[in-house]
Amino acid sequence: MSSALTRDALEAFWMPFTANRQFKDQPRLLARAEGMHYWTPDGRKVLDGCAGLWCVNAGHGRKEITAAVAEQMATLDYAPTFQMGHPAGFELANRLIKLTPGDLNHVFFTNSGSESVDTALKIAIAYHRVKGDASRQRLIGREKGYHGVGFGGISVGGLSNNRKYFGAMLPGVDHLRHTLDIEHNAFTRGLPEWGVHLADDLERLVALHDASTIAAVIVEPMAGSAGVILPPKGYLQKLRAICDKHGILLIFDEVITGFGRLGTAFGAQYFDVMPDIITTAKGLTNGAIPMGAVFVRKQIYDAFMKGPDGIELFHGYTYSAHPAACAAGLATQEIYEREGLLTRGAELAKAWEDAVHSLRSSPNVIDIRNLGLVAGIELQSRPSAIGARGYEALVKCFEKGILIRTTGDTIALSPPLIISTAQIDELITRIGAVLKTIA
Ligand code: PXG
Repeated sequence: MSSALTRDALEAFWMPFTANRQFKDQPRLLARAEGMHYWTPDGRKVLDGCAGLWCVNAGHGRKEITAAVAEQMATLDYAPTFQMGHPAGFELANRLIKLTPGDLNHVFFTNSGSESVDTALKIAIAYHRVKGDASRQRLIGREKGYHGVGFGGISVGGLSNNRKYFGAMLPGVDHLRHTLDIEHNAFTRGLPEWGVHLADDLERLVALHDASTIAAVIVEPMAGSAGVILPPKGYLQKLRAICDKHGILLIFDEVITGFGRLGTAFGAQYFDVMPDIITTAKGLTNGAIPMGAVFVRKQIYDAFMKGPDGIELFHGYTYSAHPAACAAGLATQEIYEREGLLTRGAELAKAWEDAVHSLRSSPNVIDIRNLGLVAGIELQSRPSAIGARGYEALVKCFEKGILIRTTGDTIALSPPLIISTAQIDELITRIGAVLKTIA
């Protein structure tokens, strides 16, 4: 890749979730990657503190994935999964359900987290309908939730910037209160003790709308995009209990927490809470080929299969179970298993926690949150310039050879699960040095 991309050459690509004009003035280009690092076009090495975008869990440039995809493309480049099938789709589905808890043993393939979310919401509403309970159409999300950018996902999502430009969205959606409370929980290591009562908000919404109108509740077990927001101890258990009491499906959006991020295969296992549906993407294929998957419990799948003959679910994508994605998924899962990566986050969690909390006395740090191999470092926002300090941190870290993710003024860290303890120290030390330079 040329290191001399001209200003003109940068114009045509309307970049997502990016201050395009700012970026095009000061482009940050990544040209190559291997292991824990990226390299810029001019050869600068950059330590990856966020697994790309929470997805490259096995590290970059895994040759097994490349080889599997190449072989699959040479053998079967594309096959429809409408009325047809191909072996890799079934193989991957069978492999994945060995990782899921309980009877979450049917898989619907998508191409992204956003599609997984919209798929899950549609399944939830249709499930009640096929059971003769068609009045259950409402969906409950949560403030500060991120569920991708489809109309379903932004409707149940709770980030106002992602919603406000896009009209009325889905009708019949309501939101739980979020669980971020710096006043009570600042600098908690792991799950906060305070705030389990926030789950009672679901009872409030049930009282308002009546359970007979509610299809499902969707939450991220640990909210990533909004800046690493953790559930208080017992919160998810309580949500589960309230859902059970009222016949409401519980969907865990595990696009980030799936595939080892918390030191277990899924967040459901970390929290020991059994959802009815799990949405995934990202780490499923190590980010190498786009793919998502929705896992549903047996009773949900069975409810659809018991209907009259014909198509059970009028939903699917041209690229559902694309052969190249299945090959990448199978090779990725093989690596995770062989290298024990789905539980490596648990082994590293203590060292990670100690390292990130060492930034507590760095300038402008007002909270640090951590779980598994995730951390959020919240900086005080500048008066009337929310996000400016965070953006400066991102730019300066990149200049110092560190890739971090920022959302507003929160630094979010989620390195590949192959990170060494020496690299954890390097990452955190360099972030600490950068924070000292930011007024
Ligand atoms: N659900 C969750 C929980 C996510 O984190 C999506 C759905 C949507 O996935 P797709 O594949 O459609 O993007 C996500 C995506 C960030 C960041 O910086 C997070 C995501 C995407 C981009 C940036 O936190 N998460």
